[in-house]
Amino acid sequence: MEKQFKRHLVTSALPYANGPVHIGHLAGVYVPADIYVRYLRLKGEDVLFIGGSDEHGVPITIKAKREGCTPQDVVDKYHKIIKDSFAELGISFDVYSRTSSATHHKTAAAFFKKLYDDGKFVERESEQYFDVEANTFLADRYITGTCPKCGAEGAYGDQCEKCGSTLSPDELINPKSAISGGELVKRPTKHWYLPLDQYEGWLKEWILDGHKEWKTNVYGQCKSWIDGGLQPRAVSRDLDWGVPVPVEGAEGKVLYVWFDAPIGYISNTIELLPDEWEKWWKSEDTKMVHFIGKDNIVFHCIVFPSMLKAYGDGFILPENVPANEFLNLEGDKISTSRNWAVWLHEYLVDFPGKQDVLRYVLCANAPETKDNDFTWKDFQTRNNSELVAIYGNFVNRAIVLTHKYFEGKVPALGALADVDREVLAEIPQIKASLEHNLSNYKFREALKDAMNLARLGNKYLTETEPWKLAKTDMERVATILNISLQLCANLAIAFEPFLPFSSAKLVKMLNLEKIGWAEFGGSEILAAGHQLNAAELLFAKIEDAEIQVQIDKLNATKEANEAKAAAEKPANAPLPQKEECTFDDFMKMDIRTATVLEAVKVPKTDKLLQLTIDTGIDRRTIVSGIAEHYTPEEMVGKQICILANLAPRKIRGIESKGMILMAKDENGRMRFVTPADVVDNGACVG
Ligand code: B3M
Ligand code: ZN
Repeated sequence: MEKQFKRHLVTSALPYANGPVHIGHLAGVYVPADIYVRYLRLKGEDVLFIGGSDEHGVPITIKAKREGCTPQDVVDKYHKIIKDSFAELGISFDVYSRTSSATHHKTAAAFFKKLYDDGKFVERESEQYFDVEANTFLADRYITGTCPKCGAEGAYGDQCEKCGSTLSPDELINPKSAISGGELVKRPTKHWYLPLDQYEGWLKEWILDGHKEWKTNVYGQCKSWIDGGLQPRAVSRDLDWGVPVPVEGAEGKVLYVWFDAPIGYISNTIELLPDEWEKWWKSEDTKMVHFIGKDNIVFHCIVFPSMLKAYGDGFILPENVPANEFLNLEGDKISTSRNWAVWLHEYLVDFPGKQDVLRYVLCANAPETKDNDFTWKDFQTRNNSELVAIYGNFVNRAIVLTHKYFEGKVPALGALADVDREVLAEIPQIKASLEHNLSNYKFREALKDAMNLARLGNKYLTETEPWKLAKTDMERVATILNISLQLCANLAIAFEPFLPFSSAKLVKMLNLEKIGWAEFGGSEILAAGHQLNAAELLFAKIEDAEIQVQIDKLNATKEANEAKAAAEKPANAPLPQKEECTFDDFMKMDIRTATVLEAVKVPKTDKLLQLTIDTGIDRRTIVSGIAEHYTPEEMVGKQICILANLAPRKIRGIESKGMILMAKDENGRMRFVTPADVVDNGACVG
């Protein structure tokens, strides 16, 4: 028997306030979380939906430095953009606050202090990089150098953005300070660590034995972390932006952002319900669910629960953490630094009134079990052939026909035919499936269920053809339209969690007071004689031109990125590796040593030298474009390597048989390749 809960505490990851929110965040976290809470509310459950901005952490301080403003300026700007755009998309937080708030600082500091006083941390001194010039310890992000994995310049101390490798500052080649560009020294510094190793046994029991129902991607990540052995984690940093560590001797230290951010869920609950928050956080009757993206799993399943466990005092743990995978955009990873994203605040300007279209497409394509792709073409197709052609079309036909034949009044139900009974019987079945899928975080499937209800309506109208019957059998038309309108009312409920704006519109058209989950499944939601309002289109077609604007925008971004990459690339940057070749391919090439016997400039050219060479098997002529790099005198007597079996070519009337192997130096000058010691001419290279 599943445990029954009295209330639901739903959290969604606190987005970093160092940039706006994009479709990847929405599909992974906020749209599913909002669907879930709307469903629970419709069922009349007691729900709190907690959101907020994560305003600490190093990237925010870097952004501030780059833009010449304070970290507070950065978070003020993005907190507002994020908060407003969430509201406009209908993400129905009960509270959306921020971790720079006084309440949060107080709550997070007190949380730390209690763990500190209870002896839950271990103190450790370690050697950290220190920037002498800037007189500060450097967070991993502030250290840059050459990536040891791919050789890219400008890799960060925690990650190389080029190849995606996770790094530690010690692995970087030539680490430098990103603040001053200066050299680094190591200095000892003291930090507090949460000894996760001490929680390993408990975590095993709680997650690996106790939560086998968690999504496989979540359970799998937890298992590999736990099986890999947990290490103590530092919960403080040397930084001047964040919640100051509230103990003596901790000047210049703040709480690590991943320590304070999840406490933000608690702070924001306190801000909303200062007198009642404990009921939500400290009662076994509360079901807590964290909606997050896959990169946050370890923090929400291992670190934060260990913090809560260490704190004790009745704090509950999450019942589930339905983390999603990532959404890509047009086949490419979404990236803030490359501006490869669809930004919510821009979408809302470009597609006014089309919040539900985005919600629909992101839910239909949600990366629930694997990474998924968003494309503008798919966005258009889903709008035009699903929302418009199925859901919108059915509702429109039902309401327009009712106005046409019955002056907009719900006609009375007459005798039922088999087809009517079948349709009515299917509604509760769809409801059951929807409930099952929503309760199990299968939002894509749930959305399909809702759409199936609209499909059912369309099929019913197409089969019964009331517009034809209107000439002969008005009583039958009345029955069909009554049932169709009941279907519309059911649709308004079924779709509310997913498409709240359209449901509100439909509720208004149907002239209903309000709707609840309890009514869903019924065939008498609308009484005979009930007056409808005028029909409005629920959805409008999206034209190719509108989509093209978005595709052009992305293409422009791509071009700008390529131009930028080309401009940043030094002239002597190594070319990427060529396509793979086989051993046989290689063996086809006759590369051998040879000596230059004579060299003359080819008349009337700047670039060409005509060389006579001894290949060990013959004397031959090779014309080579090296006159700008070597004088004829420099070449004579030199041992070189040639590709001997290159098909002969005529260059300026001279037959050239073979090619000299050359390499470019850092100044772009060509240098011939020569054996380390003089060998016989004709020795094969390979
Ligand atoms: N700000 C990371 C992220 O946005 C982080 C989440 C905090 S949740 C407590 O991916
Ligand atoms: Zn790399």
